[in-house]
Amino acid sequence: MPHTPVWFMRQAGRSLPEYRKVREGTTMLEACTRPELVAEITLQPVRRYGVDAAIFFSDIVLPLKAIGVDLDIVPGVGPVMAEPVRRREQVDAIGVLTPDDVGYITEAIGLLTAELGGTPLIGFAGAPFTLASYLVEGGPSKNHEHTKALMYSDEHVWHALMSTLADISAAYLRVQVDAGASAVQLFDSWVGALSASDYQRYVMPHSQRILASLAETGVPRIHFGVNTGELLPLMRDAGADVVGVDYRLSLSDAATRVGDGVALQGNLDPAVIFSSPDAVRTRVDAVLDSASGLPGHVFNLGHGVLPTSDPEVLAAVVRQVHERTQH
Ligand code: 1CP
Repeated sequence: MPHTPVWFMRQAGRSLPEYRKVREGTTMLEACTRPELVAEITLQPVRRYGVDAAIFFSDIVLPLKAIGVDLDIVPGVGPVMAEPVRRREQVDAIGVLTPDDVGYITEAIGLLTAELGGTPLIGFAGAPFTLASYLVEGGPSKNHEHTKALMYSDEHVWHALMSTLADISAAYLRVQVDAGASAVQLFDSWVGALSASDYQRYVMPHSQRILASLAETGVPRIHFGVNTGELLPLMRDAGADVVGVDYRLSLSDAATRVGDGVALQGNLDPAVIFSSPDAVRTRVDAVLDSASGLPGHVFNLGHGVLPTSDPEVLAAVVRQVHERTQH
């Protein structure tokens, strides 16, 4: 690539007027099952920003819905379960995911790879801890108290749940790669709520199994979470080719923590997009300065695009990254 590649987590979605327009009258979950709509929404930010990758439009709870978990995505809230999952029988009732459960995903990726030309398509899945948090809490959570209570109180049920979720995420990522996705990102958005030792004991083996299952495909594997400064070396050891870094740690400090042999992705604070043009430029430069000398850098935000972000500012960030890193 002639410059540092750049894409944005949540680059599709509410910040784009063209997204709001095509989503009118369609629920989020319905939208995710319509291949033409998924393809259109995935392509919108690529057209608008000239980003160097598309991220498949879907949600981390989609594969759970696809295998019959009773849940909804509530506008302005996020994923909400009909019933929180906290007991052994409930865990045992969660099935496995087969490619037939998500035929519309294969179809949407087929449409996309035809339209994207050379632009890579990133597939994604939720990592077991983050999915477990939605299942056990019953919806979005700040403190993950029920999730941790299950983890600490009943390690057998916990590992059974994590193992079930790992199988689902691994199968879901494999469907995406088989359909043509050229990279994958495992989103463990909320795992930063754990200490390193808890991560190692209760989470890491499961995420590791997902990432290892994809090794033979040869696609780059990105492993991302928020508030993971203390977990980055373990997240690398779990099998990532690229470690995503949130905005709480500079990329150079993150590189010291993860060591050689792995690329970093990140890490502009999504709130910077609301600053003056000069402040945005300075902050983008600071991320690029911090990344100079790394074995690999994918420019991104430190977490998803905030819904009220101005698309013009994101477009300017893409131009700046491309211009400054051209070689
Ligand atoms: O750029 C894109 O195409 C975005 C596609 C995308 C992705 C990668 C969506 C669409 N969701 C996700 C992943 C996702 N979903 C994550 C991991 C990424 C992250 O950390 O931001 C998480 C934690 C979720 C769960 C979720 N789904 C939330 C967060 C709730 C919470 O706990 O704070 C929300 C609001 C949703 C719904 C959702 N997903 C996507 C969209 C566009 C929406 C809003 C839909 C609507 O309300 O109509």
